[in-house]
Amino acid sequence: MPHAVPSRRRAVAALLPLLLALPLAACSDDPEPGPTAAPTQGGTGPVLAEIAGGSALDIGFAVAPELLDEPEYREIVDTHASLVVAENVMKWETTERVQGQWDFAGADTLAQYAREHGKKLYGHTLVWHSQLPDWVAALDAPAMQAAMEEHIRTQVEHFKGQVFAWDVVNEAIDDDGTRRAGSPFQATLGDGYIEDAFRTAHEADPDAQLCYNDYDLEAIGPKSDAVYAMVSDLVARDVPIDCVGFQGHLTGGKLGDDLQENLQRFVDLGLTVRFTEVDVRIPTPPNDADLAQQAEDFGTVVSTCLAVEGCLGVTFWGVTDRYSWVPQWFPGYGAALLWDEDYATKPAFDAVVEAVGAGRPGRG
Ligand code: 9MR
Repeated sequence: MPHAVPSRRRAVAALLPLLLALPLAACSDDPEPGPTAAPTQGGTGPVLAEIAGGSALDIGFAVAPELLDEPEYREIVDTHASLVVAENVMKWETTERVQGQWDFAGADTLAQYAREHGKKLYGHTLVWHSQLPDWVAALDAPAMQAAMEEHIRTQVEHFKGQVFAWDVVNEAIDDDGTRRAGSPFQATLGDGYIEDAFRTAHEADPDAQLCYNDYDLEAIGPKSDAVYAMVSDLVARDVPIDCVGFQGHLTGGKLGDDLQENLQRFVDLGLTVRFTEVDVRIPTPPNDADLAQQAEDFGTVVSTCLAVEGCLGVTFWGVTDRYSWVPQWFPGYGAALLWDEDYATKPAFDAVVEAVGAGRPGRG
């Protein structure tokens, strides 16, 4: 049976910014958050969205709308998510495969699901070099700028009042910290396309939070330094940017010890941060040691986010190992999510429950 979403969760979501400024005890009469105090799924286990609510931490899942018809998948999203994001159906190749012809069918299905189930809806993504139809790269500069602005305007206006935050620009920086030369937007429009994209999105929906989103930002190094420099410049010039998404596509056992410091420096710019696409790939078939390492890494991501006041959520890039993108892209690796291929919880799920249950340091 789908799990009804308590109205308290919706209220908590609406009050997120306020709640962050208050001590936990002041905003709830509920028992201490923690695995044992949480409502249960089918009477047997903790519910992530519930135990995260007291910490004003969004628990998100990337969702493929057609999989919501699969009962086990559906039950997990119904039960554990306070936020959903489209894994693919809001990308340019889906929504505007042919210039000026719009297809929001899949995205509208997800938006309706979010509305009817009291989940926040996160928008992914407006401007990205990948999953981009070929016609865009073929345009000259004035036509590409007009097409990009029109794409942003149409999509943001379509979901106005539903999508509370957008990944406006995705993966604009290469691994070495240079601008991604292989992006048609970079190649044809130059650096300025990024601020143009943010300004256009802001005009289309002044209430939406606007984020820059990228992978391999976890450690302080050439790539995260370049993103830090870029967003610092945007902030300094009053470009409407609100947040940075740390995708968090991790390999087990590789997290360094500077994650919190790194998140904090972005928050110190006046931005919020969140983990937007977390998975932890391990060799397949997984052994117990790798599963334990993976659990530790998931726990670290969640507890580090909770340790940073401006870190507002953790989104997992999928529900079950059955459908993860990882094995196709990293042969020999996979098993990267919280539920295995048969929808059994993994040690990583228990680690996330424990980290979420511990709450924000100093607020218990
Ligand atoms: O999970 C997505 C997968 O189904 C797609 O085939 C792939 C195509 O690039 O995109 C995956 O999601 C990506 C996300 O949109 C942006 N960050 C990296 C993600 C994993 O590739």
